[in-house]
Amino acid sequence: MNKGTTVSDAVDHVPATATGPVRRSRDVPMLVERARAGDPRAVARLITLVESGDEVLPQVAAALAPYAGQAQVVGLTGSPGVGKSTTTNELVRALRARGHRVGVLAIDPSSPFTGGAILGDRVRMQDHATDPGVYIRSMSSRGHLGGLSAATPQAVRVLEGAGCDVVLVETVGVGQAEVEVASLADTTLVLLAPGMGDAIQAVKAGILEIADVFVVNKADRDGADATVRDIQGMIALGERGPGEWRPQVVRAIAARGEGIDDIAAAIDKHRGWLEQHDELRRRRETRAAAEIEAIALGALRARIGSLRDGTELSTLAAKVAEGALDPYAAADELLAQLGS
Ligand SMILES: Nc1nc2c(ncn2[C@@H]2O[C@H](COP(=O)(O)OP(=O)(O)OP(=O)(O)O)[C@@H](O)[C@H]2O)c(=O)[nH]1
Ligand SMILES: [Mg+2]
Repeated sequence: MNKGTTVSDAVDHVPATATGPVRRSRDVPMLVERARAGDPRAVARLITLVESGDEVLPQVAAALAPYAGQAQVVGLTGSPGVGKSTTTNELVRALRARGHRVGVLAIDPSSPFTGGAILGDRVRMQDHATDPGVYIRSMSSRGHLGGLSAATPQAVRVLEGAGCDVVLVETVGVGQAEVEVASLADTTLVLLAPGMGDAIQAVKAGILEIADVFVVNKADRDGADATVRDIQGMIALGERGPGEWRPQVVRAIAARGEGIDDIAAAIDKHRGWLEQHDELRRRRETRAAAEIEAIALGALRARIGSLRDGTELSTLAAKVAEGALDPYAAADELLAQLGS
């Protein structure tokens, strides 16, 4: 699938004619007003503006700032195919049954080549495609200055503005960047499956540190007990002060909707702990700090890029290459030029 047309655009449930002007609009106040009123096309359009790093992005951010922090953000991460989308789909069902408005962001951190996988996600969450209380959106980081670490919280804010009580963020947990995105959530679920060597992978990828809840999915398969034991063993090894959160381990068979209530209960329990220990505020401040940093670094990178196109960097590079200047002094000069 072409990235220019996102899957959510294709599967929206409002007739195109009803909200035609929204599609290509950059009228931020209008879009925000419509999103506030629950127009899914305005929500989709705002997320597209965020995702593509559109020039009106600062305006979008300013308009959405007041709605920050209104939703509970739950991250789901884990190896490809472990059952994240299936679990997300079932969690949406459970949250809808409680009367919550729900947003889902399926983050595709990798290449432009995973359109098929995104479509797969979308198909597995198809159950909710016609529910006006659910927004489902796939995102990539094309074009965004600060990459996904900046785009994701902004997209979350769009969904908060649209009145979502809960936002579920699905990322494939394969690399550090994805781990960072997952750790932007209030509560992070790490999904594992029996027999995938996942427990060891989790340690390697630094996933163990970010997990608030482990879900051993595909518990219908052999080896689920061993996986639960491995994870519990690893949790037991971790040092924890008094009052610190001890990650929960939950079994599930998402494909049959089994264990979903247990996952929801573990999320609730963690939420209670966050509130009790003022951790919610701390995590959100950490998230905001990462966001500011990503935006600032992205802006710096863009300015360095423009220097590279000019003569400054080439002049410095020539000096360093012939030994007339050391690279640290050259970098200092480059930074000084950025400041001016
Ligand atoms: N046996 C079994 N299969 C499951 C279970 N949950 C999900 N699956 C299947 O596993 C496959 C992958 O599920 P997804 O939910 O797409 O997994 P994912 O982690 O979102 O995959 P990516 O987004 O591609 O990383 C699908 O064929 C599901 O039907 C389960 O509990 N047991
Ligand atoms: Mg998926």
